[in-house]
Amino acid sequence: MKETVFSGVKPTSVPHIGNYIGALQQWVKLQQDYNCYYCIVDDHAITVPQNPKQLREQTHAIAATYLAVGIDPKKSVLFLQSDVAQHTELAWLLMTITKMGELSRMTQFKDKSQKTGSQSAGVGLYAYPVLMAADILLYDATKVPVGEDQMQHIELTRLLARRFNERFGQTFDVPQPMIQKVGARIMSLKDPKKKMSKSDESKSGTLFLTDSDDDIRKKIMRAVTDSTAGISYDPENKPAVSNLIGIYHHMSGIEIADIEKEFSDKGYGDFKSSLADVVIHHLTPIREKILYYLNNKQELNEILDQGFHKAYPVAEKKIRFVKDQMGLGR
Ligand code: ATP
Ligand code: LTN
Repeated sequence: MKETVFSGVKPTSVPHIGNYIGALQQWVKLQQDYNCYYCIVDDHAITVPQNPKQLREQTHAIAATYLAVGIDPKKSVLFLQSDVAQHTELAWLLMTITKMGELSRMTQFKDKSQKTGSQSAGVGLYAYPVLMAADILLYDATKVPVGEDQMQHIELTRLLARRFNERFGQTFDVPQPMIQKVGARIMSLKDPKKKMSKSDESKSGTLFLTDSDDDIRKKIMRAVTDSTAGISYDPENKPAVSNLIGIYHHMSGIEIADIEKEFSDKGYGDFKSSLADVVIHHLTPIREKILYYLNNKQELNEILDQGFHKAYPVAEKKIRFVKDQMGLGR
């Protein structure tokens, strides 16, 4: 019996190279050995305000990206979260065993509520990690491939699974995160202290998978570097260049030590120009496939339909069991 993997991306914009390296690239490899559920988590996207028309476009963009990077709908279940209402139903059930203090500690909530202040932040944004726990536990997933920023949410999922099992009897498997060593956290090209993010207001620090070759080259050539010269991997002291080396490694498959050797006597200009070549070479076919699917929405929607038909019965069976364990129903 294969173990189950679950992961998701929010349709808050077109995905960027951080999503690709930190998450999607890993997902593709996992399809061989695991039973994989890859979800477009639109219920999560609405925890911050979204324009309805844009949200639907972004949902298609994420679905197109999943397919373009190599997620195979014959091997994996590729589906839309809001199609399967059991996600939000289980989130409610889990909320009844979640403590306010546990959610107040979440750093993503602290970051995202900074703009408005916590008193004005939405309850959905606050409760969001419980919905994420529901996503994972609904399919008995044991492995969750994510970037490092999601570690705290996975810890909460583990805690809730254990707490539920203690109160109501064995119901959930306790999942484990899968985080890779390099690239788990790709930083902004403009500020190596900030993670690259879809919702960053400055678009010049984020390499989107649909950026043109020209944009990619411009953004890389203008990326900030460190105050000391030299191309070496040292995230502590040279965060900007180390971030670029990490991207180079994931785009080319070349080991970090070999990249350092190749550029040991070269300057930032040469290195960045070569990095732009490598990124463009890797991303061009992906961008073309994304655009193909965006121009063939019917094909895209049929694939999401097939995913729904595979995910729904699993989710429905699990939620019945969970409700039964809690004494809900007649
Ligand atoms: P938003 O800016 O809307 O919060 P995001 O860019 O952080 O979005 P998500 O949809 O939250 O992207 O994340 C999708 C996946 O990509 C998650 O597994 C997350 O851990 C990973 N990820 C996001 N940003 C990075 C990054 N900068 N480096 C590595 N992985 C990342
Ligand atoms: N919270 C995640 C996205 C997400 C997810 C999930 C990831 C929602 N549900 C379940 C893994 C498993 C994020 O912000 N990146």
